[in-house]
Amino acid sequence: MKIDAVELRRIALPLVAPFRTAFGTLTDRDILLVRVTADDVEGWGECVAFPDPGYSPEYVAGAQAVLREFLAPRVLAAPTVTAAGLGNLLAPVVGHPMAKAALELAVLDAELRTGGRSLAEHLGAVRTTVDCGVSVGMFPLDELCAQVDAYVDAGYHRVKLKIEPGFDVEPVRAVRERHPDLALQVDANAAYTVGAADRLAALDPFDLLMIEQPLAEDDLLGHAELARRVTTPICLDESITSASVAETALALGACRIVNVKAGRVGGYLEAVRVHDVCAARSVPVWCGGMLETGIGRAANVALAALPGFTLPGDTSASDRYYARDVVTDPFVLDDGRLTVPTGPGTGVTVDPEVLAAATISVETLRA
Ligand code: NPQ
Ligand code: MG
Repeated sequence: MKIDAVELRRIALPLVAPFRTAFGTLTDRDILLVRVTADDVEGWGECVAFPDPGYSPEYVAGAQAVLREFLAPRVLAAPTVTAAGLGNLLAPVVGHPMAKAALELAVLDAELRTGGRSLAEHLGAVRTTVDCGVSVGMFPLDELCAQVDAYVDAGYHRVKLKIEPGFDVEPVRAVRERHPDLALQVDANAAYTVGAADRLAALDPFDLLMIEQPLAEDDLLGHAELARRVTTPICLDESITSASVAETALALGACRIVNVKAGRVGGYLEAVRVHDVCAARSVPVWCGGMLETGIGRAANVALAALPGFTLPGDTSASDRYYARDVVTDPFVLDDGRLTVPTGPGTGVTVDPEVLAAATISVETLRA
């Protein structure tokens, strides 16, 4: 496929409710969409970076800059581009996995639309629907409990609470008392040190599915030590930056569960390789979320349909985040599950009117 143009489009979508984490509160999602055109097809990708480099080194304007200056030019200069060959084509640019993943998804989408194949089928999906969880931001306890109640009523099969030092045992106890049988887990987004092992062990009696990313991204040995001092399984998110790192983390005993996010590992093809590393060792994985629109959500749901994704993901319904998604058919929860798209590529169609209304800027790059 010869790529004729790469379009970088910034959109702003209001969130239905503020999402508060240790890194701050998001009220609107500032999103970079990538559209490639080749012959008579187009392909769409979505960059998961947040506006500030507080959660990850990448941020929206930085991702846009590296796409404009370094990634898109390599793709536009190539006589022919395949999604499978993109990793090598972009390897001279070090890092920037979220920017690369967005471009890869656009190329994959275009390629698969040409061939009439779905992304799910291409990645190796074995399910037609996926089991969904929901991630709840940090709120005062009464508000947090009300939100959890509403998500349980809506049918979510698993709830994830965000924790940090000073906000951990109390919210977990409050939610567990109201929902004794709920599949419940927590995500610390690297907010603890291994010195807090006793505090984290105090979560053990609440029968959590896992503690996600308690320690710093680069502290694999700390996670291995912590794993020996708590009984709740440790899951890694931020630490797992590639399939190779996943192998290392598992070899060290740093985690028993892996959160897979395509943006964090440079694309959906590497995400499949993370899945494969884990599946080979019977380590369960689940699909993370970054408050995606229907474009990234569709790809996540396709990924979550692979055999090793045996735990509910942060693949929530579109209406958990957006009143009006940019795709014509938003993802709707059905008995706690989302349907895996079967149409060509990601299988979703961008709504031109919603897109136009949300657009802040567009730049088109050509060879
Ligand atoms: C995670 N995702 O698993 C994240 C990260 C995340 C769905 O919990 C503002 C700043 C909002 C940082 C939302 C979910 C954020 C943020 C989510 C990080 O770690
Ligand atoms: Mg996480």
